[in-house]
Amino acid sequence: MASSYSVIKQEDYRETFDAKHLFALDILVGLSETRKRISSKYFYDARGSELFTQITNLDEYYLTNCELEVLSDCQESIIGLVRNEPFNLVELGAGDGRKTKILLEHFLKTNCDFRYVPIDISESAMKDLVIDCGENFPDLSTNGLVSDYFSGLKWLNNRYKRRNFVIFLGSSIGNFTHAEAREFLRNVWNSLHHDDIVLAGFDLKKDIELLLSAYNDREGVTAAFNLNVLERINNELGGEFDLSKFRHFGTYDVFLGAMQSYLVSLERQSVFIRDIGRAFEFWPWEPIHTEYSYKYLISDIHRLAEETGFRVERDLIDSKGYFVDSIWRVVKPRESNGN
Ligand code: AVJ
Repeated sequence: MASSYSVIKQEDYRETFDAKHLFALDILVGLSETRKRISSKYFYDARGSELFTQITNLDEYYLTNCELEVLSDCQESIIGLVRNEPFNLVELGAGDGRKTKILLEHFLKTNCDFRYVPIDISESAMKDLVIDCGENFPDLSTNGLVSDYFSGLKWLNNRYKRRNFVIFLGSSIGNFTHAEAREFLRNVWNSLHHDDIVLAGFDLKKDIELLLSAYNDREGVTAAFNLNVLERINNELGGEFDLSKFRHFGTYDVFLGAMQSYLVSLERQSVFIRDIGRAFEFWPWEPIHTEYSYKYLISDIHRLAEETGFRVERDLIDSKGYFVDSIWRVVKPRESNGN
């Protein structure tokens, strides 16, 4: 008897779900754990993005002002790295674009030959950004990619043989654990060519009081930002969270070197979520972990660069020493140059 077998190509089961099902799945899994958790990537619906923009305008939230200072004061040294040849200015996750505008203005003023390539998975955010760029910078050629970061970078590299200058602003890397950050950066490395340049923002370790007030502002904007994720579950999954029965708690874990945000249940309660079809039980004072915001030493950053295949070119640090935009160059072994 002839025997045979078929190899069934393994599919990532997550890809067969749409965004809403993925959200529901992550909430189900996260709230079923003994240590309940919700990923900080779910903060950013329209309301969440608006609240984050408000956070960046708070006195206590020093990060944005420090990075604005770095980008304004260090334009010469940034431009010196890419001036000599045409390049793509690739931005991973563009946000409200306030910081990028500083770079765009300067690149345009100095007649650099470049095109702006923002990559973001949100089509609506991309639409707004492209329209905004058209209005503010009529001479700029913007080529927005609606995709995940790595597919976007790969697509770009097959299409144009140009140097890439990839920027990842605002300490978004801080939301990753160290293992996730390594994986993320190695994926970026895989999608780039030898000699391409990466500029990444990192929030530096500093006095703990400053960290605590940055993530526990007096006006309660950060609290509203954190609580909004429950509102999002209510709106998108038919959840029945009563936001007044939870409080924001932001604390610094000295062992991890990370700020962490929690939502703490103020009483014993049971919260039904329609689209998950079940209720979740909370003990009084039981936390849901919602965010990591890792803080770095310069030496941590250099190790991370080295471990993932980059050479550090320069660290651009603000005058207070709170924040760094670290500039790295992609180093590929000779035989794989141009891959
Ligand atoms: C957008 C990830 C840089 O971690 O500082 C602000 C988000 N969370 N306040 C950060 C945030 C609470 C922010 N990042």
